Order: sequence, then structure tokens, then C-alpha cells
Amino acid sequence: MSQYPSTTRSATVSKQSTIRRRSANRWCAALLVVFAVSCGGDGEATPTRQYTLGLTADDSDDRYRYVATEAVDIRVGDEVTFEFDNTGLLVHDLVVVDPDGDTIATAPPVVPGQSTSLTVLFEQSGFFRLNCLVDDHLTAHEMQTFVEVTDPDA
Ligand SMILES: [Cu+2]
Repeated sequence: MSQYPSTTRSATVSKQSTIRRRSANRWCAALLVVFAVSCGGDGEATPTRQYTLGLTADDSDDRYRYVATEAVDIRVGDEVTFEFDNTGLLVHDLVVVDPDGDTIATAPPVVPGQSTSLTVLFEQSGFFRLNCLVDDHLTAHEMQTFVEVTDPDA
């Protein structure tokens, strides 16, 4: 008989400690979520958006060029896969040059009617250049398209 109160108290204590432990687990889970979100937002190398952008080539007159098949709105942190479809009459390649003049991506020459894709992570704002380095396409035919990358945090 004298054991009942003791057992009851022990059961109550045990239940409270379970509740406290569950609540602590919930806090840990919440902190992990916050940590993961803040890591994703701050990491420079983690793309904020990933999408494809269609490009075609136009060499129908003396000034060759790339033509985007849709509106271009590239922002810092975007990882863009250029789907380059050579709709021209000549071979063209695709070289991406950053605002400092450094080449950051190169797609090999593509024959007319063929296509290739080139994925680029844009880590800074400014004017990037899409150049074709086949023969004299850049020097004599200005095959260069400027792409402005904007910084949404600026
Ligand atoms: Cu070209």
C-alpha cells in the first residue's frame, strides 16, 4: 500500500522528463533548419536559381551574333545553362568572359544544325561577354553579345 504514492510520483516525473526531452528535440530540429537555411543563403558557391537559357546564332549578315530565345534576367548567384542551338550557316563556339576579362566557360565549336549546352555560375555583377572565337568571327564580325548580371542585394 505504501508503494502506490511513490510509484505514481515516479510515473509523473518520468512523463514530465519525456515531455521536456521531446521539446528539446523540437528545438534542435528548429535550430538545424535555421542553420541549413542561413548556410544556403550565405554560401557564395551555392546557386540561388538554376535555369536554362536558349541561344541561337545569327550569321545571316556581316555582323554575326548570338540571339537569346527568351528574356534575359541574370542575377548574381544564378547558375545558367545556355542551350546553344547553332541556327547559323557557319561553325560557332561559345566563350563566356567575366567583367575582369577572364574566361570562365567555353563550349567547343558547334556545326550548323547542332547544339550544345554550357553551364555557368554567375558570382559577380557586371557585363559578361559571350564571344565566338572561331576564325575571325569576333575580330571581323563582332560576334560578341553583352549580358548584364545584376546584384539583387546592391
Ligand atoms: Cu562564330
